[in-house]
Amino acid sequence: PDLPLSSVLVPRLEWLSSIGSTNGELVARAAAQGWPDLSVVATDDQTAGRGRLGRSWVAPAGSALAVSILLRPRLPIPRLGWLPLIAGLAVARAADRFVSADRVSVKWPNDVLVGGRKLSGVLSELTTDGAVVVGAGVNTAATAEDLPVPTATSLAIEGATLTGPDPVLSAYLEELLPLYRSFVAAGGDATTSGVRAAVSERCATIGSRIRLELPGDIVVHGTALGIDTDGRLVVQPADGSGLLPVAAGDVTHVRP
Ligand code: BT5
Repeated sequence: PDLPLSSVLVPRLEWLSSIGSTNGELVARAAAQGWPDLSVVATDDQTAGRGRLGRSWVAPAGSALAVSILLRPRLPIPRLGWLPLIAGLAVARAADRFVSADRVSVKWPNDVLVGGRKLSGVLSELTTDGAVVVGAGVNTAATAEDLPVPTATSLAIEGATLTGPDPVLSAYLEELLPLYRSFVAAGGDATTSGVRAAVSERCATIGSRIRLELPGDIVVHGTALGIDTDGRLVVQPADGSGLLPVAAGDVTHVRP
């Protein structure tokens, strides 16, 4: 489709009618063709979407937006942990424009929820030339039958009237770019850039009792206290052991 809103926002934007994975495509092309910071690849027909930890993101053609953005922030590697969190916040803020904002929240590290159900997920990957590709899947026009799991939702299910992918894509980029720029301008300092406060305020995980599943099938129960300078979730385990900074894992919010 025409993407007049989105095209003016970034130096390079490629809309693909169909692709296996926008992340995969951008990882391959960015390194091979030297694409600049803030290049975007997007589609609404992603046939082999990747999730985290080897899982998949599944959405029938036309039901979801898949958007990947190439970032070359020239920051110390540990600080890059903030990039998917920034992307998740940008998706949440974009979703605010389409559904009632008080229903939109973020679950660390990468889920955007509406009314507690998953609207979006984010996956960040490194390229061979040291850039970061941050991909977001957002369920847009999906009906309940389109969605692979009953815990998912879409903008349409939540009552949004959508005219196509361009307004959703441009809303996401409009929210992402200022967050990213202030984070980079602050040298990757999430605190002074205001990114940490903005993400924390939006993150339903912080202050919650959680069940945390770490890679390797390790389960920890505890309370999420906050997010550290590298974007890690800081957890106070319920067994009284020391604070645990968590870089990767799956969180379930537990009702007290
Ligand atoms: C994610 O992984 O949520 C990251 C998804 C990232 C997708 C984007 S699309 C653009 C870019 N290109 C790619 O190839 N990927 C990125 P994770 O936290 O591991 O969650 C995966 C789990 O979410 C699955 O195991 C399902 O349970 C669930 N899921 C899959 N498809 C979904 C959907 N359309 N809506 C909601 N939940 C879904």
